[in-house]
Amino acid sequence: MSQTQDESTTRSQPQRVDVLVVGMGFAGMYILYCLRQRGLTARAFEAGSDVGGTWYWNRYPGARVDVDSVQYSYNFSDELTQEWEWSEKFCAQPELLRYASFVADKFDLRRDAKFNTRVTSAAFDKETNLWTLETDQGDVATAPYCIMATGSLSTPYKPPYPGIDDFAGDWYHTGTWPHEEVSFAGKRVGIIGTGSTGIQAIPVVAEEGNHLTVFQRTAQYTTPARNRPMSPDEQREFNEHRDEWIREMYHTFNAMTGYPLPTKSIHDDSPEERRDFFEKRWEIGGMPQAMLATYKGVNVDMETNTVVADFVRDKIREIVKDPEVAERLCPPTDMPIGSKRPPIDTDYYETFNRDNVSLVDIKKTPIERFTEKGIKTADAEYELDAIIFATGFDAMTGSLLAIDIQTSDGSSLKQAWSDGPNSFLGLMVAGLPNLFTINGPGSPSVKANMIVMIEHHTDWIMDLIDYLAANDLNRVEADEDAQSNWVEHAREVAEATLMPVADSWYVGSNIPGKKRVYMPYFGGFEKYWKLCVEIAADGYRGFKLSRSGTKEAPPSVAAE
Ligand code: N01
Repeated sequence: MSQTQDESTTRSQPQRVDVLVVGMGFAGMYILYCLRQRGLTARAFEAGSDVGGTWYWNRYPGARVDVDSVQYSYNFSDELTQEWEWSEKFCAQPELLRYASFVADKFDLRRDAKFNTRVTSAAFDKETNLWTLETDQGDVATAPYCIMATGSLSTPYKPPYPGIDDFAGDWYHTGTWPHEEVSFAGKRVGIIGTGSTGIQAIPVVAEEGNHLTVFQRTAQYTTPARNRPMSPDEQREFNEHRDEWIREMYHTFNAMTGYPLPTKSIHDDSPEERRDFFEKRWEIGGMPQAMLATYKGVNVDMETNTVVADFVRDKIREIVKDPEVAERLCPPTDMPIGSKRPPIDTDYYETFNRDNVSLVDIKKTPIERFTEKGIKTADAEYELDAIIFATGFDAMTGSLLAIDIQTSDGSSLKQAWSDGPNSFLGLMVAGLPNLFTINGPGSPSVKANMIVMIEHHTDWIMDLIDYLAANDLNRVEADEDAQSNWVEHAREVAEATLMPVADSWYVGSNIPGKKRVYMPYFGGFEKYWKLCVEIAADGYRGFKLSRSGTKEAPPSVAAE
């Protein structure tokens, strides 16, 4: 059974399905596909007006993927793989959104989703064994299982500068970019933020704007993407060997292939040899691994890290003609390269050689307020016609905590995470039965290829739902001890590295008041994947499985 959008029900008559899904980005779409394959009914809700998630919302100038497009593709359907061709090594947002739409059309996925609808609450009744979702459009839907496919970077963060309402010009957040075209031609534009987003947007906006003022709080390390068109031969070659590539991805740290692991230590090479090696990698460019995976130990050893970071700082000084601007663009020496999410760019540092671009260090002279004319810092007022916030997201936890998630015995996500996010494998939170998270905190998620993560998590959850049905069970919950052990393990793994050193969204420090915890699992995808297999083979060790609730039968799983 599946109901169309028009049949969506009202408060008085909740819609009952087997599985509820929140979000119709790349995760939500794959979940719907899998549920349908199993003959399970589903209802998905999505705040946007269509599919695509990240690529639906982030329409800012310059937005593009920074994992090779061929690897940033679904793997579940050979037919889909054969039918789709990417035009560039790192495709731009419009093409990624077309891909999402193509997939939704091909598998008729929109049929089970309601768009323009934000889920506001999720409540679990332990008696009936049902989750009930409510939305801002008055929908009520129930199911024994609920999967949160809400995205890791989907709650935009805009710093609450005073005076924003006084500003007479237009302002935009990159994460909620308008659908209609925005022209900056002839305008004085200001952009706040130099993370992955700012670094992509700045060179493109600079080409268009009359003058662009970049407000930088912390300089970032970025390395050349060397984006280029994809030839049909290249795509064909990849498709023909896709199975081998996928197998390889499962044996890597970040679920990506084609970037060899380092084999040497910095002490194996002379400074000149290191420089030659770095120069070659800089010329080749590509994913951040091109520079980060040059020498062993870059993530754990500050001496090695500094050698790589110093090369990037030297490059900045070589590229940027004004020495003062170059110094401002050099990341601080106590911030290891790779500890903030490493971006890749097209002509980022070169952009600061343009006459129409200026750089303001807002760590030195902080923004005090917005004014009618623009932005007032500690030492100047900048007159602007438009302001872009590239100030990031309340990552990994923001979109989950935005939903009031609770159970009939008084557990709630807010309470469970009051001292930082706890999750078993990033898949389930103790105290919240039958509720799954895709790429939750504690999964490798954002430290790996997100599409592979989405497929992995979804397949694992589907196997678990099958297992429950096959064993006449209907409830699963993460065990508190197993969860605590996992959280502790994830903390130890991260703390043995340089990763938690920098202030970043990985540790939540970009959000005032958020507890500082390194949220992703940094033990690598291969290790994580193998552990998930082992846990399942061991009858879902660390999860409490039961037959519960008096009124509900388990969902029946049709033959695949
Ligand atoms: O956000 P960010 P993002 N006052 O948090 C600054 C993914 N992504 O949207 O460094 C002044 O990284 C902040 O300064 P600081 C990717 O995973 C992927 O750029 O905190 N400034 C920083 O410069 C990425 O990591 C792709 O000192 C403030 C910037 O705003 C993630 O999304 C492309 C401020 C925010 O950087 C987020 O990237 C783009 C304040 N109060 C993004 N608050 C691709 O796949 C924040 N800032 C290609």
